[in-house]
Amino acid sequence: MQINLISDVHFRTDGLAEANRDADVFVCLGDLILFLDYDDPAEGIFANLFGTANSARYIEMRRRFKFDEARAFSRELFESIGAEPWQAISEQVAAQYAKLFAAMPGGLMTYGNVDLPVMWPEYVRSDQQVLDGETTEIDGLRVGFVGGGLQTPYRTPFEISDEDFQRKVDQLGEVDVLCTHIPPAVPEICYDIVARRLERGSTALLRYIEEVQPRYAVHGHVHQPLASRTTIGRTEVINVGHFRSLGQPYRLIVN
Ligand SMILES: [Mn+2]
Repeated sequence: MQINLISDVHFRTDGLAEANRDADVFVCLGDLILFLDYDDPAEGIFANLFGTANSARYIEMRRRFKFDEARAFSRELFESIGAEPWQAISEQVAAQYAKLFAAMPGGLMTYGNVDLPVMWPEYVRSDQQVLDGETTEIDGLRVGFVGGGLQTPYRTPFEISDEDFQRKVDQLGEVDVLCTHIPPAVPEICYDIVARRLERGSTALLRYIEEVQPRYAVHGHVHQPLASRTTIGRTEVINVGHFRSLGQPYRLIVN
């Protein structure tokens, strides 16, 4: 069986409709929205609202961990255009989701940390199934999903508490393939060599993998990882890649 997996789409729509080519099953691990593009400050919702120069300045503040300063700057910008932040952002997100869900192949999906789950029901098609803290069966293969991210100073839109994340992991039971947005907390797969920072992985996922030993644990979230694969006991752990830069799915062959 071939499973085509993508993650971290970040509003790349070209190549999306073909991401299920030759696949028996298509899976998307979330992060559909592009709010800020750290590689190109001209792209994304923030730049659409406030222009490239302001977006570059905002990115720089966040890179330097000046989160309070960045928040004050953003507040100022929303006031300057006379817009209520949630209103202005959700209009932009809606425009991105409409295009993304239309182009996305049918299959199985979960949320990333850069997603607004509350807006998904309006766009999800009947051939797209959203799973979070749930398991499904494909040809006798048990496939479990845990979406979203954990709390960080970046305050991305879908970060949940460790307790809530653990609860979703506990709901899975035994699976053959574990599908998550964030990785298990293993340093070499959590470290981003371009951003030069450790992204937050999950110790709940690590413990689950150590205990249950699924055949595969697939994730995204870390755009340029130090290691895109590792093993935890008998489990093969794979980062399926940053779709925004690759435009290609990861093809997992399960025998
Ligand atoms: Mn991402």
